[in-house]
Amino acid sequence: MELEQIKSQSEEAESAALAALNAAATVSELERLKPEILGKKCPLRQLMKLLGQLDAHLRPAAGAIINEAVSRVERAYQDRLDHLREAELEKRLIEEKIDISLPPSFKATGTLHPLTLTVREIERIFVSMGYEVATGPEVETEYYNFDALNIPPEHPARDMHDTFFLAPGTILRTHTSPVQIRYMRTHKPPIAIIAPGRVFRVDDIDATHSPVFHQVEGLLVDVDVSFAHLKGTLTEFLHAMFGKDLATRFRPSYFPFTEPSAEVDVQCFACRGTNAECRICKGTGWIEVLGSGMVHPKVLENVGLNPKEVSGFAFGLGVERFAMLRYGITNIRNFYENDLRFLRQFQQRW
Ligand code: FA5
Repeated sequence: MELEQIKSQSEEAESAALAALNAAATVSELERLKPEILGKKCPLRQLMKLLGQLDAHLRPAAGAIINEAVSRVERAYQDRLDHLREAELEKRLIEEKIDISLPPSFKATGTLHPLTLTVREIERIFVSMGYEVATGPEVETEYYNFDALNIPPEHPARDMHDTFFLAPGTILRTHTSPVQIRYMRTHKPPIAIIAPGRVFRVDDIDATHSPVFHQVEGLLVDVDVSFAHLKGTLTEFLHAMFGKDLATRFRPSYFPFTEPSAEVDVQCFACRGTNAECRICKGTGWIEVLGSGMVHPKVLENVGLNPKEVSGFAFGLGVERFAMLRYGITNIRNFYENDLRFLRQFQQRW
């Protein structure tokens, strides 16, 4: 056996191994090849067995030839492995790429109801004037809803509040005025509150009336409160709410729990008094939006206050009427029908 023979067999086995590993197209194919081209029994290493047939002095050189060939195949194997791994990673990154420019799957987010928006605007204006927000129950006693407000059982004013009775003495409140009583019984003057909430009346539904609607009550009690305070506060509020170009007017009225009393009208937003047939104002040119007056001395006495020491004013406004004026809505039914085409016009979310 000659050294030349070993050398050529080694070159042959090496190029066969290199060809095989270069032909492997994937990492797993290459790894499957490994025992065949670099394992203990691979053709290259098998050549070591031939060393015994060489002269002893040629053996180290022959061993070195084979070992160097093995090292080259090992390096080539490692390079190919790195290359294939990188290529596969690249391919995966491209295939699994997330297109963040796609629109997200649709989730419906609600918007605030126009009545909520209106109550919040009313609250914002009064809170800016130093008022606090109070609440009371929707299921009320006849005492708080009527008697304590100076409306005794036989009083004709009870007829104007045709009422839903739940049990003897228990009703759905017909206005937010009982919150005045509840608040004055538990707080000492000075008092400045508004009380928003839902109220109920056996009223026939039409363009401006609903059997369930919302009011915001207002109450201010202190020393030396006069009608001028009432008029100034409500005028300021109405200007903040509607701007100064819709006219307002105070009209003498009657409520058993205020004396003197006034109802406040705002100029009709739809016709501004120019259409005798207008459905909104019924041709009057005005829309009634709230009742008000100086707190009746009897009401103050009913809650243990001395009318000679303190006085106050109160008002109660219809939220639906305010919202109709604010947004130019001509039918109160729109608020309760849950028609998304209507509700989507109010995009505010907070
Ligand atoms: C009252 O309810 C009194 N409690 C208001 C008040 C409070 C006066 C404090 C004095 C002092 P009235 O019944 O007028 O008053 O109702 C007040 C407002 O609620 C009306 O101006 C109107 O805007 C609204 N309103 C009344 N009935 C309905 C209804 N069926 N649907 C929608 N809004 C209504």
